[in-house]
Amino acid sequence: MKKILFTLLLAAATAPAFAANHEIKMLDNGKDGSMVFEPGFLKAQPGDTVTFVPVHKGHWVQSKAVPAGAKEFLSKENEKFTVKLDKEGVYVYTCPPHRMMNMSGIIQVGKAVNKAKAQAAADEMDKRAMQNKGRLKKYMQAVK
Ligand SMILES: [Cu+2]
Repeated sequence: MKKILFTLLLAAATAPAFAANHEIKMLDNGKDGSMVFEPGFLKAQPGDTVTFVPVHKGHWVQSKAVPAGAKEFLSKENEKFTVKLDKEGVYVYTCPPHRMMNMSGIIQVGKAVNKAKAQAAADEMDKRAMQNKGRLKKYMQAVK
């Protein structure tokens, strides 16, 4: 009995943590305003996947800043899109047709190893936006 228990504990200790799948909705209107990703800030762990869900039409997603060694991503209009996030760091992304409305978001995967670069990209996007200014600044404040 003791041996079985020990084996079970050992198996639990060495098993890799389950990767999670997160969903980010693409919306015409959400709790952070018009033309928005929800949640706009997401905390994930390396190996997790994120699925962008086109709840409303006319949206897609493109990465604007990713950690060193991570792949850039670009989805198709009105299509569900899943990206696996293996590299730690901060990912800044946007919806190309609604960039001027600051339809953009932030994903932090593990440690924010590239925080300064991500902050610079977010600041630039906030500056260029005509509507929903400051949205990315707020999301970046959640990056720890
Ligand atoms: Cu959009």
